[in-house]
Formats: sequence, C-alpha cells, structure tokens
Amino acid sequence: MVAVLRPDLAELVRQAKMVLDFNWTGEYTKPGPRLYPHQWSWDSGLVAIGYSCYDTGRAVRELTHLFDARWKNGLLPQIVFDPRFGRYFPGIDFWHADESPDAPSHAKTSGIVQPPVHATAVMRVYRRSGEGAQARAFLEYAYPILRSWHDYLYRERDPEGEGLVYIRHPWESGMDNSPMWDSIMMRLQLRPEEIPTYQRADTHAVSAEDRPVSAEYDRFAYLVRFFADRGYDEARIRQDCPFLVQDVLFNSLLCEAERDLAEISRVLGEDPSPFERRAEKTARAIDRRLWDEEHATYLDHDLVSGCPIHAYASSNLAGPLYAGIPGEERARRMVALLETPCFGLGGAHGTPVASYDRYGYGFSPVRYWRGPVWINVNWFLMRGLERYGYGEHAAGLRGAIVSLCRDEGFYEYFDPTTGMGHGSDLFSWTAALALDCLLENPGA
Ligand code: 9WN
Repeated sequence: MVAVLRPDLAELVRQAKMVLDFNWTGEYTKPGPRLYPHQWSWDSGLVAIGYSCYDTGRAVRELTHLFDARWKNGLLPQIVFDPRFGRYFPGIDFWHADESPDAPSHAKTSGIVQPPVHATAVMRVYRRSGEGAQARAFLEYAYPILRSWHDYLYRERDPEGEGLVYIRHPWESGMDNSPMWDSIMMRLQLRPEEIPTYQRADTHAVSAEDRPVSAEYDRFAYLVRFFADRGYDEARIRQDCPFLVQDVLFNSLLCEAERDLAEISRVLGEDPSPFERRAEKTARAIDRRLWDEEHATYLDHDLVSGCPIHAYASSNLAGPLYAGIPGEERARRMVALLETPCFGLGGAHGTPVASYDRYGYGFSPVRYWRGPVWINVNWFLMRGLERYGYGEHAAGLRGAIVSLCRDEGFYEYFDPTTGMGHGSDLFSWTAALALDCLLENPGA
C-alpha cells in the first residue's frame, strides 16, 4: 500500500507501528506491555487485521502461534500463556486447563474462548497480501483449523441447534464487566467459602478505578473454578452453569466469520454452502430472537432465566450492523438511537461512541466496559455503517478514531466525556485498528 498521508497522520502511522513492534515478542503481540503479557485470542485476530495492511509475515506468525495452541475439540483458547511472564491473574495454575483431555500437550492455555474474528482476519490477510502462492498456503493451513473452531462453537455451544451459540463467562464476550452481566452477577450469591483464594495483578499495573470491582473478580474466579471442577466437560458445564448467554456481538462476529470461512473454502475450491447456510441461520436467529422492537436494538439472551438482558450496550448495535443482519428500516432506527446523546454518534463531542448508554443505569465513563470508548467496537460499527450506506457517519467515525489516537495516544479505552485515555497504554488493537483506518484509504 502506498500511503499518501498528511504529515501528522504519517507520523501517527509510524507511532502505531512502533506500539506493535514494542509489544511483538517474536511469536505473538502482547495486547498491552504490562497488563496483558500473554497472547489473547480476539486481540490477535484484530492485531492481524492491522498487520495485514503492511506486514503479511507478521500477521501470519501472529495467527499461527494462536492456532498452534488450539484444543483437540477445536476450541481456540482465550489466552495462550507465555511461561516467561508470570504476573497475570488467573495464571496457568488457576485454570487447570490441562485436566481436560482436549487441551493441547505442547501449550499452556486458559479454558474459555473469545469472540471468533479469526476467519475474518485470515481472509483479510489473504486479500491484502495479493493472493499469491504463500498466502494461499496460509489459507490451506488455516482452513481446517477454522472449520473445527466454528464446528466446536456450533456443536458445543448451540446444543439445541438454534443458530445462536452461548458464552459461559463474561471474559468470553471480551467485554468483561459490562452492565449486561450485572443481573447474572447479582444472582450469583456466593458464600465466603465458595470464593476462591486469589490475588489480582491488574490493579498493580493500572488504576483500580479503571478496572472491574472485586465482587466481579470473585465471580470471574468462581466461574473458572466451576469449569475446572467439571474438567472442562461442556455437557457437564451447561447442566448447571449460572452464566449462559447468547451474546449479540459474539454471534454477529461468528456470522460474519462464517461467511469469510465460506469465502476461504471457495478460494480453495471446496464447497462453501455449509458455511453459508450456517451463517444465514445465525443471521436469521439474531434478527428474530434477539431483536427488541421497543428500544430498536438487539439484546443478549440469558439462557438461565430465559429472559432478554435489558442493558443497552453499543456492541448490540455495532455487531449486527457489521454483520449486515437488520433490514434497512431496523438499521435506520438503530442509527437514530446511536445518534442520540445516549451513544453520541456524530455528535458535538466528536469522540467515537461509548460502550454503554451514557444515561444507562450503571454507566461509568472510566470503568472498563461500563461506558468508556473502545476502538474495536467502534471499528465494527464503522464497518457496519459503511455496509448500510451511512457513508458520512462512517467517515466521521473513522476520523474520530484517528483523532482520538493522535490526541490521546493508543490507550486501551477512553473516557467518552473527556476523551482521556485509560487502562493500558500502548495497547495493541487500538494501534492496529487505527492503522487499518489510516492505511486503507490513505488519500481520504
Ligand atoms: C480478560 C486483552 C483482554 C481483551 C478483553 C479485555 C481484557 C482480560 C482482563 O483484556 O480482558 O480476558 O484481564 O481484563 O476485556 O477484551 O481481550 O486485551
């Protein structure tokens, strides 16, 4: 890609690449230098999308390192641990993942998943690399791995065959302490002896104000122990797991990744139709079962209570738009909701959208997933707005993402009321997606 960028933006590109170089270990990219020293699953997918703009080799190595840690049942783990770095909770010993017969013998991992953006990342790497022989060899390597990853999700996480897969831990959503999980967390009344003994490492690296509170961590840890006690046997886990949620963003990303998997199979001369059918089934299921007519948004579904989760997160708007799920009229109403001060799309603030309704119960401008601006959710939204022809909004959002990074730095998340950066600095997916925004249309 030949970039014709304004000098200030060319400098921003240089800085973003420096962030990724700084976090590159030689095998994978740390999400953040201090807070997140291991390899995370959806971070790697998003980082690979950034690398695909300028360094195919790095993108391929990033994804290969993650794929090599896959479980025998197809599960792609949320974390691949790097034994050189100890300071993270929960570490290898807390997970007991290798008690599962499916865990890999050559890698240490956690025992949960994260949103499935990997087929999308692989396809982007292939397309942007010029589709040569080496890129095709990477597709051939990745194809069976991606197939068994998606098969795992539909087989183990959608036992009723509804087209909607469940997540079983807030960490699986990637949006750990979102107010979307509050009602479930409140229901999870723990006796003192049920709370595992643990020591957090995160609040030593960043301000405790920015992070989940300890009552949330108690429940995160409890759920990990719950899975380990059941040997990571999915049938046993789903029998009485207190957290089973059909999440809108997770399923939307799966739907789009399934279409990308269909595209990969087409390139390789295989039959794309099983993946196309599954993608359309998921799209229809999201649109029929998760739509909330009253509020013009999609809502997560709590499988334990059997009820929708009435919490208004921007991921529930961004995901379905990104995956092209709503019809034009629903999309119009969703964009109108995004334009209200609740989310602030295209508004006077000039910042990207907040992760949670700014007037919603439980909103915080600084505490992690309870309101701050996250660049990945905004990047999905930008793609969705482009898809539905909201070109002005999409361009505005692209500009807002770039300006925020230029003015504040490549932070993990940002206060939607002031723009100030919070959480980890030098955060990899922020840098990677800013690069994607900057390098895709350098003249724009
Ligand atoms: C737990 C690495 C990960 C992201 C998640 C984000 C945060 C971990 C944590 O960091 O979660 O997975 O320790 O807080 O919420 O989306 O993948 O960047």
